[in-house]
Amino acid sequence: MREFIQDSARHFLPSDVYICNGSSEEQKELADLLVQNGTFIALNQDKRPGSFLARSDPDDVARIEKRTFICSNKQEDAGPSNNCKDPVEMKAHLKSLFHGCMKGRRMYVIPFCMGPKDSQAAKIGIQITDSPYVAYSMTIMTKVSHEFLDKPFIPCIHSVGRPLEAGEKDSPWPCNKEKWIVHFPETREIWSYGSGYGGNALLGKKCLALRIASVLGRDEGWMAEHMLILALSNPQGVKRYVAAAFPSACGKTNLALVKSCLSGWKVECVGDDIAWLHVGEDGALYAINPENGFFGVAPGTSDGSNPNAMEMIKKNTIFTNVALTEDGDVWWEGMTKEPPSGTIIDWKGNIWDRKELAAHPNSRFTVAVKQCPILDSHYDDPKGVRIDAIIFGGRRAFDVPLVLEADNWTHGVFFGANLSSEKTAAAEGSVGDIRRDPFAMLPFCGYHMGDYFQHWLDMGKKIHPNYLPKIYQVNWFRKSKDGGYLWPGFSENVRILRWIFERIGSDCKAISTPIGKIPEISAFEGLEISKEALDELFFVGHAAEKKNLLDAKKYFSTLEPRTPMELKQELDRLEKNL
Ligand code: OXD
Ligand code: MN
Repeated sequence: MREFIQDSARHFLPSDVYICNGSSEEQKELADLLVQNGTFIALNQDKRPGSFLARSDPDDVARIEKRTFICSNKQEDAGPSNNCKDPVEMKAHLKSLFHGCMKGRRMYVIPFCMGPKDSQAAKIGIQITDSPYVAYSMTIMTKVSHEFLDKPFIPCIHSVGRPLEAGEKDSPWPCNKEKWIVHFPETREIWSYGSGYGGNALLGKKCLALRIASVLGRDEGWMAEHMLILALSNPQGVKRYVAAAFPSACGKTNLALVKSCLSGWKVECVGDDIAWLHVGEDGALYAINPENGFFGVAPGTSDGSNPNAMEMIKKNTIFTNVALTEDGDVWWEGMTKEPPSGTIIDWKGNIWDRKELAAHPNSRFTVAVKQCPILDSHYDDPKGVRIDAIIFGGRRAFDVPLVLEADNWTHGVFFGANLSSEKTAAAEGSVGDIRRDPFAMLPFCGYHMGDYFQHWLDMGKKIHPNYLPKIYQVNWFRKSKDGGYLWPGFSENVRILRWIFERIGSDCKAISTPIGKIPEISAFEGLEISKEALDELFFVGHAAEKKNLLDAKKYFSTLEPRTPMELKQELDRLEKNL
């Protein structure tokens, strides 16, 4: 640890070094500094106590998948879905790029823990960064303490890539046009350069807890997944935990914090983005949330769509790239039907013309889990929570039914492997195109996707058959021919969770289709929805399914020779069913 810190300082040449301890005094000092630098604007303390607005550089607003690299010793181990470069050459390149990159800035050393700190499943990282915004965010998103300094750790190196000459004026959001988000899976190292934003810069999240952790999981026999974890309790007080994978910005935070529409049924939250799944001593599958905070998408979040999130972000929250109202509060599209009156400053810092978007579509709130009003009492349980069902969901306007149950674990893995979704603003690129996003892990899997599928199949064999979670696929986003959503979504999604809950107990029937099982009509009793809408929501079109099958075949062939045999057999089974 000492060597790592000293080497970093010697090489990156910061003006000084500070080791974070995660205390509230330290948070306050960081916030004061950020306000002084102009990175933070303090919000109206009566309306949002302890909260700040940050505006990023307009070119530093999302994860950049094109600039994200998995540098495996053998290129084929990274697989076709990852950018890969030779690790020795990449390390040499980064070393020269990072030389002197922190000149004129303080180097923060952040010892952090992902997961309940007394859990065998937790992992320690040490992040080096020259960004106080990142340091502050890390104290929310992870557990930061000096007690993690003398443990084995994953080194995470970050710089905004903008050294300052003596007397040079800093910008509120320093960054560099050239960006590198680099992972070394064999040596378990992370280097990130040029961006100060979210998943590019808070290295505990996507870089450690997904990309590197997925490799650790493969090697150590567990799974790191892009999944929320929630608890659902029935009116009798029986509680079951569910993990659900959705691509970025497809409603994971809304589902994780959902307010139940069904009387007596209660949802509580363990996490909204990442789950680490281990087989426990009893042979069941247990999940921990490695994170300590939420980094949620702001637009669309409202008292109607997500009242729990709105409650959670009333104080002690960083808002990044949302709009600023005249009374010193925040606003984004979808928060209220009409924007507030008075002058609004948009996410770029200009007076809003009320034509362009006031908030960036990937604008975010950063807030500690402790502020979640429906936080589950086991959220920090070192053992984790027992998972009874796994859900894969995507955003698909056509062809994909509201919910499907897999016939068994292998069939469920087939669901995950074929997950696809319309692109969102969480990553750079065109919004709306459908892309395959297996297990919602396309941008986050640190190794070959074919091996990852095999790992899922192998994990199914490690779980005791009595405890094998049932697997589901959902699509809240199907549209009718006239373009409206067929399903009300949000709190009504709890109806689907209830069906899943009841299926686990096996005291509830399902209807078989060639592609999976669907609920009987009774699951929707009490909901105002037309028979036609339900028929459309569950319509399984033969031609569309044939096309999906062909697409799946084509996709699986791109993973050869690492496509698992069992998944190819699922293709044959589906073909026969169709
Ligand atoms: C996220 C993402 O920030 O998936 O969670 O992009
Ligand atoms: Mn995510």
